[in-house]
Amino acid sequence: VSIVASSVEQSYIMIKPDGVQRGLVGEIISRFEKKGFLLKGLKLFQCPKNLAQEHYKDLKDKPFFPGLIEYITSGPVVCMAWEGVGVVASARKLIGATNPLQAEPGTIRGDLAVQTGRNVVHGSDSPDNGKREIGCGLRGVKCYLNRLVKIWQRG
Ligand code: RTP
Repeated sequence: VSIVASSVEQSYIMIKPDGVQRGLVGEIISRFEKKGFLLKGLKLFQCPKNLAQEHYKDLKDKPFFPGLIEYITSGPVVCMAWEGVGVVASARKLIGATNPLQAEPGTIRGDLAVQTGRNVVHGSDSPDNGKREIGCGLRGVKCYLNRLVKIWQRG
């Protein structure tokens, strides 16, 4: 990953269900904090299937897509917006390669995971996708909560 950013950006970082279940939330947040990025938003969220499909829509023709949707919706995720100069590419470096066995030691996946299908964290791959995913993720969270509140109000 080459880092040629000079402007403030936002990246959507999501701790996947395995990261939450394994108790890695603090560890992962800590790495972004120590690097010096700014946490702008955070929600614990059970992702509905349609939002997971929207988030990963670029991968919808891949053979692993159904398994990916099942995994991402299998338990709560932590949705976060992180801000800083060059945060998108830098976060990808901190996270490491998609296949954790190929991720360098010192990266999140290199230190904490072994399987591509259980790679504990997601990070936006471009500033535009950062915007799109934060819009989709956080707006999705809001819509979802509004829906729940309505259901509770109806009793
Ligand atoms: P992410 O979007 O989660 O940050 O991952 P990425 O850019 O490093 O990788 P991408 O190619 O966008 O794939 C998204 C997620 O799909 C799952 N995957 N499974 N079984 C497989 O061969 C396979 N390939 C990808 C992973 O959870 C990956 O992070």
